[in-house]
Amino acid sequence: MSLKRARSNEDDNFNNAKKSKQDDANLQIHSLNCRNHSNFDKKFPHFRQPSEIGSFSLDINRRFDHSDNQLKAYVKPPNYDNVHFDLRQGYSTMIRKDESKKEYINDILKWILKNQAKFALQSNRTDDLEKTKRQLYTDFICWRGLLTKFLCTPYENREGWCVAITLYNGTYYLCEYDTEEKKQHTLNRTERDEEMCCWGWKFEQYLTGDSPTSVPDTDKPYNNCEAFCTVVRSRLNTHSLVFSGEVDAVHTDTVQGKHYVEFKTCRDFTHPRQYTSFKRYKLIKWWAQSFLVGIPEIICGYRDDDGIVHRLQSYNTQKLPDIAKDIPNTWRPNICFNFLDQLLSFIKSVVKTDDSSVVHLLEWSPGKPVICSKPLHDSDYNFLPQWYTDV
Ligand code: 0WD
Ligand code: CA
Repeated sequence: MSLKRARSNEDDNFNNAKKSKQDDANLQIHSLNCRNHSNFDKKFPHFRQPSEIGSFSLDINRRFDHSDNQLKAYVKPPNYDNVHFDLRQGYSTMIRKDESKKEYINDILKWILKNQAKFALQSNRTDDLEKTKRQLYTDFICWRGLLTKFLCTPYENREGWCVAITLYNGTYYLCEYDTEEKKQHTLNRTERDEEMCCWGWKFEQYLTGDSPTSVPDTDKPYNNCEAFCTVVRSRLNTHSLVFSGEVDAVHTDTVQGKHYVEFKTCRDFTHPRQYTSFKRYKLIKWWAQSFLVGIPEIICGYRDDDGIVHRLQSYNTQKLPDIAKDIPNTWRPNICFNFLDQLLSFIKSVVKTDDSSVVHLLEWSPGKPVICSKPLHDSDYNFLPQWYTDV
């Protein structure tokens, strides 16, 4: 984007943060302000209902499997107020994903290569087929988890993010990298932190089976390697998006019909203050994550400090903003989505070089604007693999 345009438009929220003495366009760092919520306080933008265009699984070795093998069925407990799940059971035999192996967006790319026909433009043009074969006619490709972070940014005051962007064949590929703070935080985790991180996966085991009427087998070792991921297509104003997210289970519900569900665990409240902070910090994340892929139901297991879940509660994703409405300065969905819309426009305005070996780093930390680096050529942040770009 030219400086002239940014300055001529009052409504435009893009600034030029730094400008080199030489006025070299390549050295400019662009920024997007996210503190002033009035920039995003417009009506909820058009967000097309996400539709599933495919899915895949990751097996126990985290290998890509083009099937729904890992999709689990929700086994509904008869009484939500009377459950007893010990989340600490089986921790010593848990099979852990190798966290040192970065996965980038490789599994999404593998899925794309196997589903190129789903991206073909509906047109009767037969010319130039070779040229357009590799076009996805999609603006953005990423993990759902990244969009969740983007949506929550206007209200986040603890964790920043760092994202590498590559524009390739007209599509912006986004890949998240750990921030320095995140790396430090991971290094400083205590043994108890490590164990508590795994409670969510044990919880999933208590509620799932091969069919809705199976008895969950909670004696077998659990793991955080296997996963079922849905791939959805959506559109936010002018931005077309294809993204993938992990789905915990499918609920075959006699009343509401078949739908995906998301499992969460949460420490039970012992003080009203905790309920307020749950509404402010947790519900926004739960809402953003499930809303993005159209998951209508979230099942929360309330636990104590010893990892015992005593009760379950089902939440309707769409209603979470209402539950959080009564706290002072609450979060609002329109702010989140207008921010995301402007952030995606910002990316399009600064990332112009269409080249698989070029990345721009988009970084944000709380209280600061989003900044986008100059283009980096063949840097450590390159993430589009040759097996993807060479075909
Ligand atoms: O390496 C990492 N730090 C990340 C890995 C960050 C984000 C995602 N991932 C991987 C996941 O392992 C999974 O294969 O990407 C895929 C899921 O992508 P997503 O759906 O976009 O991720 P997100 O919405 O952040 O998380 C969904 C679920 C989590 O559920 P909860 O209820 O905790 O939000 O994906 C799982 C987890 O069950 N998950 C992970 N599983 C293993 N290792 C991890 C992880 N590091 N992060 C999320
Ligand atoms: Ca979950």
